[in-house]
Amino acid sequence: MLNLVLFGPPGAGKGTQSDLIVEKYNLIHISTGDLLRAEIKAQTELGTIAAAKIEKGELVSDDIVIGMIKNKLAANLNAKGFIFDGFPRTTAQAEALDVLLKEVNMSVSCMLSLEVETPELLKRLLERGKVSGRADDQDESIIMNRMAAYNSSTLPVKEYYKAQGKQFEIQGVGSIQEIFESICAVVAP
Ligand code: B4P
Repeated sequence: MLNLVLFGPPGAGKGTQSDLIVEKYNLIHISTGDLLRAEIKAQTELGTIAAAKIEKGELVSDDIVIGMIKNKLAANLNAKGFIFDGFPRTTAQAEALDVLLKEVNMSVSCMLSLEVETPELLKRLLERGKVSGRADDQDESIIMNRMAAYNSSTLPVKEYYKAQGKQFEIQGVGSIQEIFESICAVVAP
């Protein structure tokens, strides 16, 4: 069972690389960003709470995000494995993921950290903002809030997986195919 965590700052290419990884390894893709945007679109109560955070570039609360992951795992118990895209984003989420996986005799196989510098991230996100319709990609101050949330709350997650010997850094600048090949070299050397 292959369970991958795809990690990195906003715009690092998590969603982009997830699509390729899912196709090659036949995994279930769980993107908390996509799940939250689906809730917002469906105008659910959870979506309203999430929208207020995402619009400001802040993280959605751990209990909401962990609850969504729990539901997704329960609904896919026969899967060949999972790719967690943009989750965990806090150490509390990482601890909760370990507990949830252990309950079904699974564990995280490895954590892939896409390394991209801030100016490149800003450029990519503003470019995506022109076509995606995502308000959180269109405003530089919101993007910088997302970077700040990453630095303060999400970066410690790297240390969490490093301590478990599961963290691998991937150069996230280059062609999408080159980056994908670096990921594959770690996943199945
Ligand atoms: P996400 O949806 O996870 O968004 P992201 O970090 O912006 O995207 P990603 O890194 O996947 O970017 P992509 O590949 O598309 O989160 C959105 C918000 O939801 C968060 O800010 C937060 O508020 C909330 N949220 C989500 N999960 C949460 C959690 N666990 N806890 C709390 N809150 C949570 O790449 C970006 C752009 O770069 C694309 O346009 C792509 O085409 C381009 N690109 C990709 N690879 C490239 C390359 N190699 N070269 C050039 N461009 C490239």
